[in-house]
Amino acid sequence: MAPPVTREDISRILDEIALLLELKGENPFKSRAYQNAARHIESLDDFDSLVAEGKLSTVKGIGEALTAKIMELITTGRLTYYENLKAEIPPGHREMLRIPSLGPRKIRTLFERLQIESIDELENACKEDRLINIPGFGKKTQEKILAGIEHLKRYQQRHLYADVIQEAEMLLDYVLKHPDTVSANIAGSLRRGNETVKDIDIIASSRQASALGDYFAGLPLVQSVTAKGETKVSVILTSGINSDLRIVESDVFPYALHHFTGSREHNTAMRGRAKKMGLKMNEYGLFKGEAHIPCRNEKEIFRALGLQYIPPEMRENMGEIEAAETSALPHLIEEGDIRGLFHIHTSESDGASSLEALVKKAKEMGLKYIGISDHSQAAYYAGGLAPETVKRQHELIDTLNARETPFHIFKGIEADILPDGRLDYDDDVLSRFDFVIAAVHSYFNMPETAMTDRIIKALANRHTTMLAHPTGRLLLAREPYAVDIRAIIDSAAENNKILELNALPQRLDLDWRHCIYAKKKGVAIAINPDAHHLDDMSAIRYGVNIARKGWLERRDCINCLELDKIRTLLIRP
Ligand code: DGT
Ligand code: CA
Repeated sequence: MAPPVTREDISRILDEIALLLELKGENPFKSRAYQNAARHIESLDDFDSLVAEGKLSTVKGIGEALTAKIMELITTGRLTYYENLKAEIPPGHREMLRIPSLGPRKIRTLFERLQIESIDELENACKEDRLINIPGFGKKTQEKILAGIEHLKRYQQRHLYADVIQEAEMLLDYVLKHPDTVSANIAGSLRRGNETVKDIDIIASSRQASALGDYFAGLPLVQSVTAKGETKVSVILTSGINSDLRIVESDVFPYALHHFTGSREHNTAMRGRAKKMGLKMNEYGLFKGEAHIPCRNEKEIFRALGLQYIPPEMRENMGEIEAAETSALPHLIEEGDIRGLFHIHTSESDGASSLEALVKKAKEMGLKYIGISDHSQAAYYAGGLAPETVKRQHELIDTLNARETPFHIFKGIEADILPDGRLDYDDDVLSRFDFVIAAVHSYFNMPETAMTDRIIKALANRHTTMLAHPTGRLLLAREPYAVDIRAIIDSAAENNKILELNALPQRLDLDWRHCIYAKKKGVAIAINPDAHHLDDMSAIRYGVNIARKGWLERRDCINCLELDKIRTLLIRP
């Protein structure tokens, strides 16, 4: 069966061709034409009917030659031109594009001058100073490239969850559509909802393993096949992400799914439990001596071990097995439990949208309230608000609140925590807000005790409602600042302050491991979008995901409260 090719596949492949052409050193106009066509195809409302009626070539920027290629893709699931191009370009060149500061032209030059075909060769060449005399390069560029390689090597093995999940779901969709597939699911760290993942693991059971394997290897998202056996196919996707498909017999599927969902630590603990019960557990089944204990799904596996069903997010051996044993697992929060969102920026500071647009979006999402928090005055780089602007914004909020009731806008601010722990306005201004989010945005390099004292001082401030992104980390880019996070959580508990779980995919801060501790200490969490764009508000699901990994329930998250409850909570004595 030819893999079905979607419009997204086509536009992605055209973009990929454009890149490969540039790497090949072809005329830039040719490459541009493919890029433009990719954009055209994305924006065509009637793409499917144009294809069906054979009128695609009449669209400006597509033409006869491109139409023939697109039709080849649609009818056969492959494009010979693209396959040949991929075979012509060293795979290392495609990979080198991931180094910041290195574009196709430079990669081409490095190949022509120094025959460099891979990142390792490039690293060596930099270390031997071989780039400095090449026109268009020089010592500075060489240093930049080397730093880029180091960064890539440190983080290249992993991707942000949000950058992978859509593609994983597309792959799963493809696998599920194959006529021989019986069951299939995403497994591994992605199914556990981890903040970063190494690869996409998919488990499937099939009536005919080899047909499914061939089909997977030939999917339009696949750049190259790295291993192919009867039961496992490993590929690299055009996005650079690796994916493994494991194909098992139908009756083995639940055990394989559980095993390859992991985590390793959870699996080890589960096997230990099985052993204590006189059973043996592995990816092929659950056994008592030679006898197989039949389970139709994961739920039945857990039941056979005397356990409640443990949601994948919790399978990290953080006490979930003990809790499941006594039916004490939390009832994890769901996206639908969210009633409102705090930590939203408007165009008064560095947000992209007006207050009105944000309200409209929130209402479309079914929310009952939002809390606006632009930056405070010290954040001049982010358009921090002067006290007069705050006053003007509050007047606008009053007007909108009168008009939009029962929807409600809370007046807030993301106030910088100054190096000495004070907040970035005087008491008079601070007392005008319904809520204050205290945040570290400067002096990240303080020693741990000083940073911890600084934040604890801000938490003790009577104006502070919650603490933003408690460790300041940027996943795969910037380490957290040095801070004693447990001391921060203890202090939040003592001062009855809320901690943010920042939902931006690159932050997801508070870390889920610390959410578990915060919950134990009775600290309330706010899952905040830290929205600068309307789309960031929908990205709240990434925060909910991490909240689930952190064992949080609806009652642990203040933005699951109904409007009257949250209003009472925010009215300060
Ligand atoms: P990742 O890929 O680093 O983001 O994290 P995972 O958890 O997806 O790890 P991965 O892809 O190496 O393996 C998927 C799951 O399969 C893992 O969570 C547990 C299971 N697994 C794989 N290899 C082993 C193994 O050697 N021992 C045990 N106990 N489990 C394994
Ligand atoms: Ca994995």
